[in-house]
Amino acid sequence: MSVEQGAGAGPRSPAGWRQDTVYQIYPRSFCDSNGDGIGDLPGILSRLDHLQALGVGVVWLSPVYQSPNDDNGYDISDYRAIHPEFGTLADFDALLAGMHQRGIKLMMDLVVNHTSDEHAWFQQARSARDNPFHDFYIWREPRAGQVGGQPGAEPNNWEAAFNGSVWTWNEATQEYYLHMFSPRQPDLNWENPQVRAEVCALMRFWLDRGVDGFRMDVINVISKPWNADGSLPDAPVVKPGFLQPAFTLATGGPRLTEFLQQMRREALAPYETLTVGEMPCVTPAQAQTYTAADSGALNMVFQFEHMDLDCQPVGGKWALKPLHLPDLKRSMGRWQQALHGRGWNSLYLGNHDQPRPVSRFGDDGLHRVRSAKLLAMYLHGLQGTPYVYQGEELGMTNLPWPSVEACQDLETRNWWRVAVDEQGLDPAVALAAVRAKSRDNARTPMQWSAGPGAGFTTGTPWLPINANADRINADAARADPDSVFHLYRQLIALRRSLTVLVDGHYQPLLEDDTRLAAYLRQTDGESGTRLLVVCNFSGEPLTVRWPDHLDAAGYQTLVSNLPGDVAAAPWASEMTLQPWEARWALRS
Ligand code: TEU
Ligand code: CA
Repeated sequence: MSVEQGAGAGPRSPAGWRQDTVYQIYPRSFCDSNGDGIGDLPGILSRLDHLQALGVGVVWLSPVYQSPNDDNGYDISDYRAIHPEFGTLADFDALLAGMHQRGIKLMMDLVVNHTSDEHAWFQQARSARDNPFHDFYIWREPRAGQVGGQPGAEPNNWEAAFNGSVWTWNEATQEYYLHMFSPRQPDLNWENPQVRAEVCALMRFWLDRGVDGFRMDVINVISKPWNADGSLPDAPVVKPGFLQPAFTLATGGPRLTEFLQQMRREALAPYETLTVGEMPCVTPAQAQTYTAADSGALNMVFQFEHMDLDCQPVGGKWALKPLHLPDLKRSMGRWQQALHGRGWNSLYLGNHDQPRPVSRFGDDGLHRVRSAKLLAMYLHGLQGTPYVYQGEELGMTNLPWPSVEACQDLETRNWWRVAVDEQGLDPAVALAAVRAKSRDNARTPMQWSAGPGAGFTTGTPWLPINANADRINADAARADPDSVFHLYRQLIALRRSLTVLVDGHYQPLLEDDTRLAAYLRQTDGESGTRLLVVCNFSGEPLTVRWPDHLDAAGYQTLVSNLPGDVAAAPWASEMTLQPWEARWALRS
């Protein structure tokens, strides 16, 4: 371990950051100020009062940089420019000032595992082997004895996240380049010290402009598991026709900690920052290392375990499987216990890559409001930093996609082409998977009002607006004291005032129950505050039988997802919960 990784090398962060809730904005879909159907920076500025009313302390802004939009901004062609669709640098500065005036911090999205193929570095790199930028990317020869560009000649067998091989042939240099995502997202070569210096420099560019930190895109894949001879291992076959996903092999590479520490030292250290690393396949032990308060490089990571519970072991996210509630409870509980006192969790059920939580884990029909609140109460009672994805605070739902043509997401469209057009999957089965899992579910425009364009745009929106915008919208939610919005407001405020939410340790209850989730948060010592959370994850009334040691009759309801007087909800060793009822209770 180097000196830099020793004690005292952890992040320096704004006071009280552990009490803050983060709100994620997907700028394309948040608010359009000029009628072109695409959300933009002035649009966000015009809606800051909504965020202030909600009470969030931090915004994570998905990418707003120059990009050809192969992956909606996760393919950056200029890290120091704002995409004209979103506005100008002056608009950006105005937005940042508006946030800071309201006491809201801004985390930028840092997408540096890869660039766009239109980035000047890649344009140079691909032109000739002796170009000074060639080594900014990852180039390899065809497999021995094979002809480059022919099927099977790829340097190894890894499959890209958006289908096809991770290798694409480059005629000009007669080599393959590596891309973990689409061919238009070539991976940067982090082994090259110049690449690392450039990344640190662009981070400082934004920090000097006043941003408060970064959400780091797939940051645990930047160090590749190279063999001594510079090759990458092949993925094993897990089932005939199915390879082990490349991400399980490529994440947490040998130099990752070193690279993260370099970013902390050479970019973050002089500033007070907040950072979250997006880390598919990360384990609790790895997360401890990356987020330890005294030595970790980051404040927190996004883990993915709970996002993989409602699909089959083979076939990826599209191979649907109903959620088995004990799996969710065990997974979340494992992370709670592993990071308590040793690191820091981030808490999320949705983001711009995931379907809407109320449609996925709740009941988006009859019990939409109640189950959306229940999911919030389950998540926000845990230890860590809660993330709210735009529209989640309204209980926005998935869209019943009429066909795949209505979707724009390249992941969805590529998968359909391979699964249905090439491999013959039944289109009805595939459409059900798209409706359940397509990333576009999260990307339909934010529903501000019942008016035309849902208050999102006066023009034609880039992605369809959900027909339920007439009922589910911010205006309606703010006017209704029993809305999902006001419950989120309450939970976000409680995180600032109730220390047990921040510090308390976690103890699971009713672990094997398939419909009830419950846990206790408690600060140290016998007299410590106790917060009890219970959630009925079903559409039936259920009787809860508490273990004797809990002394359930001593609790009093603090938050409820049912309308009316919370004090009326009685506590006893045996009690009944209504369909999708959830309660937070304190020990008096
Ligand atoms: O996502 C990383 C990632 O692991 C995705 O493959 C994710 O699991 C998938 O979208 C789920 O369907 C990040 C960004 O959040 C995503 O929007 C980008 O497309 C991706 O990186 C490439 O930058
Ligand atoms: Ca616009």
